[in-house]
Amino acid sequence: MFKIAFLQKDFRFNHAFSIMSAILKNNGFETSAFLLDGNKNIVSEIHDYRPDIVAATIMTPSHIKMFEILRELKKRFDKPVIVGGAHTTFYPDAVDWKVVDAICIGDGEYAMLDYAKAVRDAQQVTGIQNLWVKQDDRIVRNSLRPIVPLADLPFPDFSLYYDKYPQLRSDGLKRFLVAKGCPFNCSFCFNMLLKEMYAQKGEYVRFKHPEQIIKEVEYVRDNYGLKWAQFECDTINLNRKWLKSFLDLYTAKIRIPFLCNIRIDLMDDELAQDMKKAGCDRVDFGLEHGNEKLRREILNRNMNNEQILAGAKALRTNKLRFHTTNIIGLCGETIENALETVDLNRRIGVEHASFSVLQLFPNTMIYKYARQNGYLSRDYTPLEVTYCMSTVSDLLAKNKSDRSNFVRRQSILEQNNIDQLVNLSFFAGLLVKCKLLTPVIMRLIQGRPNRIYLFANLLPTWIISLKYENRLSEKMKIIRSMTRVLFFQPGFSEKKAAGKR
Ligand code: B12
Ligand code: SF4
Repeated sequence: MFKIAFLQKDFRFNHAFSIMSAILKNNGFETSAFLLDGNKNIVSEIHDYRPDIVAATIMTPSHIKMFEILRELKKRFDKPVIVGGAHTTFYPDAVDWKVVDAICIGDGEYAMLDYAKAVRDAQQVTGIQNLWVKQDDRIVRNSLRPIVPLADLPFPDFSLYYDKYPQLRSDGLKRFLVAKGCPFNCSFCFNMLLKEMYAQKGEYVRFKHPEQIIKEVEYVRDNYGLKWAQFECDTINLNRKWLKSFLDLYTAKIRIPFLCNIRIDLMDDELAQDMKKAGCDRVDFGLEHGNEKLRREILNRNMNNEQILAGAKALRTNKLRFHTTNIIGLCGETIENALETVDLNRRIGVEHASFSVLQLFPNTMIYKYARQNGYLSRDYTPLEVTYCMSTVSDLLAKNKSDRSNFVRRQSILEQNNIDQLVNLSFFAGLLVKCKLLTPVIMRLIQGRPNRIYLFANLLPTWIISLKYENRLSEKMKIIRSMTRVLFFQPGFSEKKAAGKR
């Protein structure tokens, strides 16, 4: 059978590949997923699978590592390589065409099918919509096809991950895609660019039918086990009517605890009550910044502190746990401003607040703002802006180059206090939980990152994971990670976060 190897970085269920796999299998192809995190033999494993096509999904922060793997693969065997995801969609010119034969811009479900069919049947691959294809020395750039409504997509192939990876199967938390697209325009997000790209191409913000999601949940519950359902989309409470009908159905048929992302300014007591009744255990939302002016003017998020406090009160009243995501390192931000974010998180009674350093990805609105207002004295390439905080497995990787993302956690912003702001991002989550630490942390952030920074940064996440993880083996893993960071983490303490500034 004609075989497709799906390659991804993160050790988790990937919605894009689960849908593509279903479409490909329905058309007579065989598929298998290969996950990079924690797998040193990935190149050999893909090679042994003997795929006819390698299809990879890539995000900008991990593109260097992913292209490295693809380069290795190309050296071993010369099969067509197609790459898609946020990186190729937003930075098609930053692709290494020596190792790639085609890239996907935007949605890829049916572009992947057309490509696989064309390769299998030895047909022309150059005219496929959504693909840019290498032909001799030139790149053929095709237009975008219309948006496919989520209701028209097939049932995802859950077996792609849960039959192959026991660790994903035994995890009580399983992920379900409920919607795509977002109507807001936050300055740091790629959503706005995608929306522009898809103008006149169909309904950009689209939800699945509630019945469709219920069927998926039932299938996964009955075949693989389910303790928590994670409903993935940018904002589940965008369309109140849709959410009500989904919650009613979920309450009647499933009622397994679930987690989801919300916009806090669209939350109220009635909705929180309905969500709790349906089994909602926790919601996550972007608080992003505690200073209203910076939140509105720099991040382009139009909500005030009162709305955040009111939304959080509705969550607390209904005993819904909540986590927030926050950003430090904004243009013009002072340490006092950053502490306002810590303070607002404390006031709303968050269970866990995570803090990232603002990454100025080229082409985003915030990048343009920074460039025009003297915060960046030159233009940057996507390759230079890959200093994001990575996953825990990156931070704890034995291999030095795999850890490099974290060691270089920094900002390209040209601003006097940027080092202190970046340093504060390591401690902010802990500070939300323990105000008494403020004087110590204010002194620590004047120094250089060391293993204490890393430990303090991960501690709140570890505590939550230990609290909610039932598997003894996973608990032991967390404890081993804690010990390793505190006592053995190599290659971190001596370095100043290496900079290009
Ligand atoms: C879930 C998610 C994650 C998950 C898992 C990601 C994954 N690969 O599944 C986790 C938590 C790991 C994650 C981490 C991060 N994420 Co994220 N994430 C998302 C999110 C919310 C949804 C992705 C999703 O599942 N969509 C649904 C599926 C069906 O669609 P899709 O992934 O877009 O895929 C479609 C196309 O891209 C294309 N396609 C994708 N892959 C392929 C492959 C082939 C071969 C083909 C042909 C087509 C194709 O076809 C798919 C179907 O139409 C998006 C935002 C969004 N709304 O898209 C951000 C997003 C992708 N993440 C983003 C960022 C910045 C991050 C982090 C840096 C955050 C951080 N500070 O830590 C890290 C980076 C980690 C890394 N590996 O490099 C940015 C990407 C920016 C960029 N230029 O890469 C996005 C776009 C958010 C944003 N709006 O700015 N993320
Ligand atoms: S609400 Fe979330 S997904 Fe929507 S634009 Fe803002 S950051 Fe992006």
